[in-house]
Amino acid sequence: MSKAPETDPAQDSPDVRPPKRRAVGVPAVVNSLRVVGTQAGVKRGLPLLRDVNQTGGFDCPGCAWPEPGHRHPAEFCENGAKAVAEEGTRRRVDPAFFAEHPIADLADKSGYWLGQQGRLTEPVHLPEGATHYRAITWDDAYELIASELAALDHPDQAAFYTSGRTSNEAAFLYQLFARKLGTNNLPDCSNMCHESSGAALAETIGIGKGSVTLDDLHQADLIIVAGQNPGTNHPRMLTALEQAKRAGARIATVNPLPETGMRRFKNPQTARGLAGRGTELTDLFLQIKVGGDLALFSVLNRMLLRASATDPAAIDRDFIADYTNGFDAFAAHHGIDDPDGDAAALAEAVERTGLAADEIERLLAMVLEADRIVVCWAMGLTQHRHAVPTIREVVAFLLLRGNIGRPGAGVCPVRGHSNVQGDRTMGIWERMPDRFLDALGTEFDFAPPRDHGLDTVGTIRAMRDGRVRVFFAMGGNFVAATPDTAATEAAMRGCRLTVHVSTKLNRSHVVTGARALILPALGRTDVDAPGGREQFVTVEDSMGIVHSSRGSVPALSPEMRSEVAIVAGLARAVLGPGDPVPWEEFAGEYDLVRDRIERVVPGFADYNARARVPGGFALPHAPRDAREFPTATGKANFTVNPVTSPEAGPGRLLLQTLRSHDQFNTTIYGLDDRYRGIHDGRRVVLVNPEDAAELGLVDGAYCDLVSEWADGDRRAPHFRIVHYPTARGCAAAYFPETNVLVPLDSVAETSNTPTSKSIVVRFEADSGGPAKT
Ligand SMILES: Nc1nc2c(c(=O)[nH]1)N[C@H]1C(S)=C(S)[C@@H](COP(=O)(O)OP(=O)(O)OC[C@H]3O[C@@H](n4cnc5c(=O)[nH]c(N)nc54)[C@H](O)[C@@H]3O)O[C@H]1N2
Ligand SMILES: Nc1nc2c(c(=O)[nH]1)N[C@H]1C(S)=C(S)[C@@H](COP(=O)(O)OP(=O)(O)OC[C@H]3O[C@@H](n4cnc5c(=O)[nH]c(N)nc54)[C@H](O)[C@@H]3O)O[C@H]1N2
Ligand SMILES: [Mo]
Repeated sequence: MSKAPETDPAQDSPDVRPPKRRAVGVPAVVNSLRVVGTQAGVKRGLPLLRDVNQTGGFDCPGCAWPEPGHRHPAEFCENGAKAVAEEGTRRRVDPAFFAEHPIADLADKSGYWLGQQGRLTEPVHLPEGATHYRAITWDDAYELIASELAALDHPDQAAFYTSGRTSNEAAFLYQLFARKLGTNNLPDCSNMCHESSGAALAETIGIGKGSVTLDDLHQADLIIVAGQNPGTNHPRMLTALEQAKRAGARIATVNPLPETGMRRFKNPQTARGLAGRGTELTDLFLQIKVGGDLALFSVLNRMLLRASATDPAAIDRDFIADYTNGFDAFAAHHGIDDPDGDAAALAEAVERTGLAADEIERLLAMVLEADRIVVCWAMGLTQHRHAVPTIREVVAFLLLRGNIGRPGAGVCPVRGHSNVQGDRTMGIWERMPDRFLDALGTEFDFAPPRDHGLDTVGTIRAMRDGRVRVFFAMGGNFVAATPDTAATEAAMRGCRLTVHVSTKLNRSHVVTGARALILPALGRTDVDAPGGREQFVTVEDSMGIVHSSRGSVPALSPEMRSEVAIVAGLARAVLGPGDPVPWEEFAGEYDLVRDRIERVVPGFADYNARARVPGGFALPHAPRDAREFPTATGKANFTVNPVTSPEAGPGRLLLQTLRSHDQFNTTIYGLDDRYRGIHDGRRVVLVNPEDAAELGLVDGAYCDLVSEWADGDRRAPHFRIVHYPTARGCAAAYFPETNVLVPLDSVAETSNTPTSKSIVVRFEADSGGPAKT
């Protein structure tokens, strides 16, 4: 069991009030200004708030939601302000800090405490057997990494992780460096996030990205938001939903929790929003059981097919004939000619979703009335064992009525990290296709490795088994974000060397290999001017728009380097003076990197010019732009997905692990989850009062959560029970605290994503605060 809890049990005494009925409004604005003021002060805070998400400013380091063409002077949200404040802080973690705090002490601190200490300002090194990190020069740090890499039997004994904030330019150089070294071991946060979306979309429509723009959302007749909590995680999406509603759209929300953001939205950018009652967003709320979405979309598809027997307009036969493949098998699977099976199919769906039959029928009626449909989703769909079939079935649902590749319709997987999609476009993937590797090899005159590399779960297993000896992270917080905390921490400790390029202190810096390095990086908000020449970077949002980002505030220390410069320096030290790639030139002038990207990655023609156009440019997307589907069959593919859903068994609940309103993944901003009414604590488990009554779980009492897996039980101690209106049979608790419960081997089929949204748990007597164990 992990000794250090992510939050301090001493501080963690949750106070529970009723959930909020409205999202955003005045409290969000007040909260935004307060956090920025406290962390960054007025002098740094004002430029930060002025420039976030503005043309010529920097891209918010929070989520990947796109910016509208016409920008409001305050184009950010409460949680964007927290992300900006967290990064723009004046507080610093320097070598004096490390001299004061032995690593053993830091390993006992909560993740919240670590993050609050400030920005990392200088490179530090933890020598083998040492008790403290100490200062090291950049050159010595690079040499140390070079010597550990040189000592490996094969480059595949190293892994190069990426979190999703890294810019296009840095990501492109980083993957080039790893591949020149000789490995495709490029695990990333996407492996834990939208990998299931990428896998399902690539197979069915030929490209692993969403097919809609903001305009499409504004023009839709029906928007289904499934498995997503935009009020907290993509607050600016509420503005788009509000605009769609005003234009006549209806919204169906599919979620085990009645999330406040999807109920009533008070837009802080308008007077009406601030003063009035706000806009009712959701027309139909389907409170689905965790993991029930495949059953829901499956029965919906069956009903559409059956309806088409009497009403030919129920499905778009012309689209199906012209653009799709596999329809007959799909229709047969769903019993298009089998009226006798209708009742049984509906009964099965009711059982697996926990919804009433008439709720499903109401959704069907809304679908039949809608000419243009968009489905949005996030982690509620992607982090299940059957996530890939679920998303394939969502695509089939859209294909049935021709809802891909025309205005107001399409797939909208809403991405997480601000540049996670761009990192993939740049080649951060352990399985990049040959056409990318061919182009990369031609451009830089080398032979990239072809064997697939390790993803996140694969990397943990390889570290555990001694097959990976050097772990390098470009951002992120690997040990806290990944599943099975105890197993992952042991794996990390087994490495020869662990290196983190980071902005803020986190748990992964204190659970280390034999030796460790922390390399301080500039973030989005920092001015980046190598050799006195200011540079900008580019990022890609959730809708495939590439645009520039330029920092606003001076870096806290001259020792902080851009990620581009860090990769370039490292590559030179590791690959040697004879390596022909002009790493030094790249580090001084990012236009030169973009010139190379343009020649390797399709869609980036005239990159440097178009990156300078306000608002940036859209990458091509064949299904969206031309109804062309670059799949194996050359058409959009219907797939057959047998219905399944997770089952907890008697005395157990299905636990989903999710985000509070006061966190960005493993970065904890504070201990409140305002909309859900949870204050001053995070170790809470939300259970339906009827389930609680059956299981003897008293509101306000404490319990241990125990997950069950073939290799044994895992325990997360000391959670306050909160009676909460979640779907029956389900429970919810925050990550990263609950990652101890997610078994490493519990992963999604095909995408290998940890099943963070469906963990079978039982409840046991409280064994006390985790710090005491
Ligand atoms: N402020 C803030 N913004 C963020 C982040 C953050 O931590 N903080 N993280 C960023 C990242 S990396 C990501 S990936 C996104 C994540 O954005 P979300 O996916 O919205 O994040 P989660 O908190 O994991 O919420 C999952 C939602 O799915 C629901 N859900 C859970 N299981 C199921 C299910 O089986 N079916 C259905 N239909 N719903 C289900 C939950 O109740 C919850 O509403 O947000 C990004 N933006
Ligand atoms: N149980 C459970 N686990 C989950 C999830 C879940 O829903 N449930 N969600 C998963 C998802 S969707 C994701 S995306 C992953 C996230 O996994 P990660 O991306 O690995 O985690 P983060 O918490 O986003 O990383 C935060 C750290 O990144 C560093 N950082 C921030 N900005 C920068 C920067 O600009 N440059 C550099 N170099 N470093 C920076 C800081 O040091 C900070 O401490 O977690 C996954 N884990
Ligand atoms: Mo994510």
